[in-house]
Amino acid sequence: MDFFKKVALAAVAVAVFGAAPAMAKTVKVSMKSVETEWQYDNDGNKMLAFTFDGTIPGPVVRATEGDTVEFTLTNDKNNKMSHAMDFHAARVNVLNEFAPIKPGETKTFSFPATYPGVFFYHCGAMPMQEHIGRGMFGVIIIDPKKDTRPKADREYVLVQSEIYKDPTTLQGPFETTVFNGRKFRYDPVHDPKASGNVLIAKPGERVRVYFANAGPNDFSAFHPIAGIWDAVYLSGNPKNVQHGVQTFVVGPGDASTFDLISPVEGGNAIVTHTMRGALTGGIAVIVFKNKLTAAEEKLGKSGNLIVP
Ligand SMILES: [Cu+2]
Repeated sequence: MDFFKKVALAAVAVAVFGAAPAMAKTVKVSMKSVETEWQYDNDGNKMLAFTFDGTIPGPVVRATEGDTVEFTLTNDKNNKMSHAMDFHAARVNVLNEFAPIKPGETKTFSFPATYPGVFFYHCGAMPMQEHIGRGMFGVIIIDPKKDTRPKADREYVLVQSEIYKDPTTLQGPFETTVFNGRKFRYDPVHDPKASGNVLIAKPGERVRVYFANAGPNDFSAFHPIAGIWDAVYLSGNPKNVQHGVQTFVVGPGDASTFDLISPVEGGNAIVTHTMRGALTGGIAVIVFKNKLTAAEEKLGKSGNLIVP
């Protein structure tokens, strides 16, 4: 075959089959377990928190279907507790990869990212209710190798959890439900002391919310007040799609992906529609407006998935 025929055939192949998918790679992720004080409301109240890298939620891990995730956990020698990592995106041996390590120890394990989606991760060391109740969790996003979904204009991560007066036992009524570790963190409407930081998008933009429910105990009834989920992807897998959904239940230890499009300027209040959960702190405001400041323009883009 002459050269020009080969080029023409290659061009046809690309047109028919699309560009070649990205090569599988190894994604190296390192985290430290950090036992620290964490301010869980806008009034300055603090709790002893167990965290990955000092924040609630921990860092967003991101890889593509087919990649290998190589994860290293370091348990600081000054910590009091053993800690572990349980990735819901992994299929491994619970007694090996997910086993806890003592203060001063480091451990590395790998797993192939076989299913696309959004998955919860958490410390699985005992007592597990305490490690999750004190904030040791986050999300891992496995992007599909070939994404059949409409492209998102902005992406945000929200993780719901309950904070108990006594996280060691979870006994008695809990104090507050929080999104991303702080009561009414993104809701200056219900808490004038909130920083004023909210989720931001333009009308018509497709906003993709990666939502996990850390629990430890309560189910989330995830709902955008004054909006409708355009699409819900169960576990974030493009194959598990539902459209025009008002409220979607996300149990403890689960995560799903939610697409939201507002046709108008204004706002929605993203809540767990359990009233105890919403009105004790589980509300995040998203503001839709056409004119964004330079800082707002960057929110939900290029890796800025967690609003400060
Ligand atoms: Cu832990």
